[in-house]
Amino acid sequence: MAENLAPIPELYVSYDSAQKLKVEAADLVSWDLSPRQICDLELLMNGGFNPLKGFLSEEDYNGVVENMRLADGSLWPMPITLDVSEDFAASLEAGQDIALRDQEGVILATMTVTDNWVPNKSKEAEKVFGADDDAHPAVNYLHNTAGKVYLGGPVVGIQQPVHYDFRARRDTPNELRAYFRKLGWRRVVAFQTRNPLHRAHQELTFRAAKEAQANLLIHPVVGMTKPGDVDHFTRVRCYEAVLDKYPQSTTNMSLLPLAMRMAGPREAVWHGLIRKNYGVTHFIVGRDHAGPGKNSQGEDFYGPYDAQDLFKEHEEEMGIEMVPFKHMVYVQERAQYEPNDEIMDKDDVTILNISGTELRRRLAEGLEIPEWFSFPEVVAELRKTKPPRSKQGFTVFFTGFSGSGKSTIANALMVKLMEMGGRPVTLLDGDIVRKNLSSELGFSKEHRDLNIRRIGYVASEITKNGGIAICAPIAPYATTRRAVREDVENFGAFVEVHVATSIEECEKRDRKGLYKLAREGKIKEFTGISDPYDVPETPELRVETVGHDVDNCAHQVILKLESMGLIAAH
Ligand code: PPS
Repeated sequence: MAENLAPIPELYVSYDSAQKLKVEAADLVSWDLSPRQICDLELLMNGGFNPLKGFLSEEDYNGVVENMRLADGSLWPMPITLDVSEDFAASLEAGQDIALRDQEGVILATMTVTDNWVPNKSKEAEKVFGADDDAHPAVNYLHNTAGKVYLGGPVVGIQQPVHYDFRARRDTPNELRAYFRKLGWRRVVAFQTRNPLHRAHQELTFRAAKEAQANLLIHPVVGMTKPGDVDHFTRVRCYEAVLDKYPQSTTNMSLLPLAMRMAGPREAVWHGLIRKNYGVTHFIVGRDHAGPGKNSQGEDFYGPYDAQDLFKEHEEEMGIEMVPFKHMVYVQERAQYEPNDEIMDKDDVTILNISGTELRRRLAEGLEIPEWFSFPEVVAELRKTKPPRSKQGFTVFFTGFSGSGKSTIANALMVKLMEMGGRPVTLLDGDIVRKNLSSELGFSKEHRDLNIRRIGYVASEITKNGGIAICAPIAPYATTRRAVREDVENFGAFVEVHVATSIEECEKRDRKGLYKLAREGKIKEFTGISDPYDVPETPELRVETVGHDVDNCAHQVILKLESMGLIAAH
């Protein structure tokens, strides 16, 4: 099958019309797009999401959720929706044009809002992602980040989102199509990835291209991937190094600004349709393609070959051929990679393999990564971004009632860590933060959340830059603590310490006299008295303060940090 490489439709208007529209759009009501919405919009506008002409209408959405089909019957497995707040949605009239702006306020597109509805998110989660379980990153996003209301309607593209990084490696579908045309690449196999490439990947992609008698396109996702993945800057530097390992002029790499959903089978079909738009004829689908990991019961969300099965079912209609991914392992005696299921003499040879988890462990602990596993240039890049855990930043997040002893233990911990040296330590104590960062806030749920999110933001920046952040607010709400954990874990470890002093004990101590005032009703919304506290269910550490002095409590935290490899054992 060779692809027809004629241009595909884009949603952009001409340069002159764009200039005019931009001026007119300045008067429209605007929506500031989230990072994920910017990714979606870019692929809508450049034809990557062809045949979509805008964010899904309610009718299209229902069809997509229900049976992967738009209202006109075309195959489309993923809801591409513009989620907004209730207030914003309520301010709009049917048929109103709005401006869509990036995070700096630049107008990227306009949209005519034809549809405005409250989706059934639980149903969307069940149907699209297979379970209404927040352990799935896209379900978590759906319930905890996405707005409550969806807007649908056609989009008119004014300009592409601006990217300052790796510009030469970014292509629209039509640019790639033109490139394939120019080079006479009639058969192209694409490899989708969100991870660094090692020798096994290089081997399997090379074989896939040979088998399909096609050229190879490494097509990594640089939009949004799974939380915790290696950042795309590092990955692209790694990919550049691997590109040199392929025979010259057989292989190219282009970056895809997609926001992944980790939806396994549906995602594989979606990836295929997108690649088809990019002019690709063959697509590699591996074991557990775009898998989100384990659900809250500790089981896999999807079967290992569900993605291949669903892809196969729709392959013909999609017009892109699947190349099933073989599990490659290293055979020591023959010093080469071979597909695991093709090795006939398994009992006589030594098969070597390093799992993703094992690789992360070796990087985290600064251990050797053998040359048979990866290329030295790739390992060097990974080591630069992922120094061993004992050199990375991290956050210790104390939570507990007022007067539980959080601040005292946090102070002792800070001093102990400063005595050890090696990394800067910052204490974000509840009172300090309320004085310097959150002086205008009170103690309503909304204000407490804001306060904690600010602490989380600062802690994540400290963690990112290799420092140690010690936070000690009450942080009474589990969902907010979880959000902070997610912010921090993008950059380093998050160690939640529950200072488990009971409310009775805190009230008995009443070091600041606040409990008395709270009982008298003179302080409202007081945590534990007249405001809730969600006890952490699975903190990294729980410390009891009754019967343990401060030094001992701080020492327990130090031991925990050692056992997690965050500080070198002494
Ligand atoms: S929160 O909920 O995490 O935003 O609270 P935090 O920023 O840690 O602030 C808690 C300190 O403020 C004092 N204080 C109150 N605490 C709880 N509820 C109410 N209504 C309240 N009003 C004032 C109290 O001294 C807390 O200090 P700590 O250090 O925790 O004792």
